[in-house]
Amino acid sequence: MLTRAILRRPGPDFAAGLTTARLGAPDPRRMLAQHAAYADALLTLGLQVEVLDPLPGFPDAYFVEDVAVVVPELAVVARPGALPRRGEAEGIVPALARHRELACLEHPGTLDGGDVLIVGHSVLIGVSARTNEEGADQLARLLRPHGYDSRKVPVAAGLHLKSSVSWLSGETLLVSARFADRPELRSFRRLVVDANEEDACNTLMVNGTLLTPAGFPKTRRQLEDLDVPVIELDVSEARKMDGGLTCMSLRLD
Ligand code: CIR
Repeated sequence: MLTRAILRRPGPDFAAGLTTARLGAPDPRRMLAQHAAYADALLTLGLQVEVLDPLPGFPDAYFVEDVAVVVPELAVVARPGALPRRGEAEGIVPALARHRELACLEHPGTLDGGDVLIVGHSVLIGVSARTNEEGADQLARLLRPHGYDSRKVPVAAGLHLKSSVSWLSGETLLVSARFADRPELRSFRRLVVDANEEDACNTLMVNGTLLTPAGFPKTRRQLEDLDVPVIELDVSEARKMDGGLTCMSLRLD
């Protein structure tokens, strides 16, 4: 059961963040409204929501998921793979230290939380343009004493592992076609999204309800077939910055 979410409000400079999306310039007012609706949805699902202030000089800092990996036993402060984002990690320390023992990833490891998918005690760690082998190994070593088994998954497409793979419920993952046959994921049941709806892969399970990005009707129907409540949220502006639903919060049990 998730009890708390840590978010950070997008700052006035958020449009200067990193992006490869060709979806146009994001709209600041819409961004803030969508971020507030996201916070409200988490609140409605029973979480205490802590919204941190923007971090001056770090336009991507509202994608808080990338700066830490949190399990009930500890929080691992990440070492973001993109240089302009590296300083964000330090900025999350005070908020996390109130709730968890902390461990930190170290040079030469790099890791973005968006590459880490935890299902029970199984940890899938994407090795991507942001997360290197050393970062993945460090995280695995920090989690192992607490009973977590990690597996590395090469991420050859998309920004992060969770851009293409999300946990839905039980042993079921939502995946893009490219990840459907990855040997590291074969022990899971895989629901494959339509090729035209790949951005819907970043769907978020919160206390029995699936939050999914608006605008992907085929995926929505697939999710509804699972017989769990589904809420669509408009994250058009975050998508313009290569982000999505999981990226904008750190969720704590
Ligand atoms: C970046 O390129 O780092 C940000 N503009 C987007 C980060 C999205 N985070 C995530 O998927 N966990």
